Amino acid sequence: MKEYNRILVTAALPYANGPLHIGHLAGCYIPSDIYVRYQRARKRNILFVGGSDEHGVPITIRALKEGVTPQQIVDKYHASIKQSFADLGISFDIYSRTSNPVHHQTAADFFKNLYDKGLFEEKETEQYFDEKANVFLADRYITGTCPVCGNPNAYGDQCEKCGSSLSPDQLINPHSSLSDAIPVKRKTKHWYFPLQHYEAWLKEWVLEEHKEWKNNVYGQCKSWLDNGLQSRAMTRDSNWGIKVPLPDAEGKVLYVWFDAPIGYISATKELTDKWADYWCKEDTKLVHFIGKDNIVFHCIIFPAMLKAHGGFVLPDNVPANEFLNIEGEKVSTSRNWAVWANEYVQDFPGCEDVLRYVLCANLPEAKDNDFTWKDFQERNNSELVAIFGNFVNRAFVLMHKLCGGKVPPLHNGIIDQKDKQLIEDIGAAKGKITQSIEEYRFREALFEVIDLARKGNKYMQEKEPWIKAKLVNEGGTTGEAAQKEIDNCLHLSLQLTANLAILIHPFLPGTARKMLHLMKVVDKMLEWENAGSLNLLRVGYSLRAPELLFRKIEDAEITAQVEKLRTNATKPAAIAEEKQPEPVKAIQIKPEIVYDDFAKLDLKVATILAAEKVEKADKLLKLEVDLGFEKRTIVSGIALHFTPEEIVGKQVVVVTNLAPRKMRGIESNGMILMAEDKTGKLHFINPENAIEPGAGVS
Ligand code: B3M
Ligand code: ZN
Repeated sequence: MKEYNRILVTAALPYANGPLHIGHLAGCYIPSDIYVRYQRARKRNILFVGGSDEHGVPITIRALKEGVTPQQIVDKYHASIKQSFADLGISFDIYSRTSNPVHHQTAADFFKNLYDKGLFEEKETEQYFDEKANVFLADRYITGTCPVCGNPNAYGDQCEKCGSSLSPDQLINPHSSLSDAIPVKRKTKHWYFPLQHYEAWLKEWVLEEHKEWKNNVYGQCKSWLDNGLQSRAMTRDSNWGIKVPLPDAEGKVLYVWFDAPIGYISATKELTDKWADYWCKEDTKLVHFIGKDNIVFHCIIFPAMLKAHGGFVLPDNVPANEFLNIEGEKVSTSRNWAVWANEYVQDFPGCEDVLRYVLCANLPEAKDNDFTWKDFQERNNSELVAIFGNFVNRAFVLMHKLCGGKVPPLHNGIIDQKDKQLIEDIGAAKGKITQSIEEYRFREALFEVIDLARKGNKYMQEKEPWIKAKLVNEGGTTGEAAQKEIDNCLHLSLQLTANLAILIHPFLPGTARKMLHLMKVVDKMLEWENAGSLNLLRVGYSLRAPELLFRKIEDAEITAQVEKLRTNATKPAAIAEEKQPEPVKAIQIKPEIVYDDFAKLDLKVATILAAEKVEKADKLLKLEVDLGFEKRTIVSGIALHFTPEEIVGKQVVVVTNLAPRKMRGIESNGMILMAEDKTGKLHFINPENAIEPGAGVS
């Protein structure tokens, strides 16, 4: 293990093109904030930087939709996002923005550094151009019909209906979303960063030296690296962004994914003169918290840029989360299928920690996960209220009732097995929680905190101080002995309460603060080294009257939220009517490739063993295919063309080395090849006579 003397934590810079929603929070802001608060409690030298990503197509698209300038968009949403982070206690040391001059300068200098070293390839290529609007079109600006599912509003880079990633060439009836013109190809010059030159180094650095990275992160990196890297354009034709710092670059800006990660460096510069310690000294631990769609940029492209520039540290870890769905459906900002942070804060004032709690308990750490309002209510009512809040409240109520409002003494002579067990549990919890947080398993860590409170409840239930109170009333030696037992129970329960405040603090800072108030102790108690101690509250110290930490959430509040979600959401993009006259497809031939490009494909014959419809996806079939050497699941968009029954037993050609992709929650491992005629009808491509599955196709 490397020794680190400082930690630099970054959380992805959200695009300032809309308000913050719970998908963002669960993706990286809740986990990064927990990590940082914990490290601060350990008194580690740590900085937490973030900011808004204000460049790129997402911003210009939004400006277009709202009919305002990109500047107005970023000003509005930067303020909104920043406010939501503050409201939910995301404790950045700086929350900056990429429109700041420091950032423009830093990013331009970075580009210039690579340029001066001769690292870029200058290439002229053909790109889509809108002749009416007189601009080059980013893939997102081109819309058309999805070739996989028929959604007429698919984008040139992706279909939001079926999730397929697309290129503009694949769209049926492509048109520009700026003017409705049919895009034409036109030559344009850009600067490409040859990622392939860093492939060998990246393979060594990621695949050999970072085997400890989370499976989802490591797996995605491996699949990118196994597929081979290519040059990637680091500039774009646009008038919104950071100008390319070269004389002959009119109308060219830096690619948003070139400038945005440099935003972490710029934000650190803005925060402190010592920024270079954090970015350039080897004993810095750099950790990037992100969502899974940002993995390639943080694990491959940005590290290659840093390496090319030289002098910077590389990330020690990139704990990316998968996606959080809502009520079983993918978050979609365009459909307004989201729970917005600013609305939550208004609808549930004083319940900021409840959202933090529910999101942390459901973090999509290993796979996509689901947020439902019902679960939100249940976790609040049966975990926060009934376990954590209940324990703390009981300890306070009973201490006032049975111990005169003061911390009672611990009588060592009568410590019994149950007391010992509780003492042991308090000691053990700290170690488990520490390890889980250090290893980025926040759900597990939170579970341990709640479990400790659960043990506290059980302890109290078994010790029954309220029953012993009756004996106290009888007086005499029996009464005295009973009081001692009560003292011990409440002494330990109160020390446990203090421990719970320390342990819950990274997760629920507002709750920890309320607990400090109740116990009349200062912030310093929350230092992590205090966890595990049984001397946090002085004997005889008088504590405040109990106040509830959490309130119950009623059914009506939940029904209202579910209704709001459903009424505000627009319907998914309509699917093209089946009977619609088929657009005549222009014959398109893709750009020339060399044999090596072709040889990367692994094509094999497979036999379809089983087929079934995918629930709630009228275009998709889930296939079980036999490849001879193994059986696989493949999800294919052919359900409108074939019934499951008619294709079982047929043979198909499968692309077997396509990276796995999830569709409707099912992992698809490969793609089957079909021929499509002019009318859009699909036909099998299979061997003339049935052959052994697994036969190679070349
Ligand atoms: N703005 C993408 C996103 O919000 C992008 C992250 C930048 S991190 C340097 O998913
Ligand atoms: Zn689609």
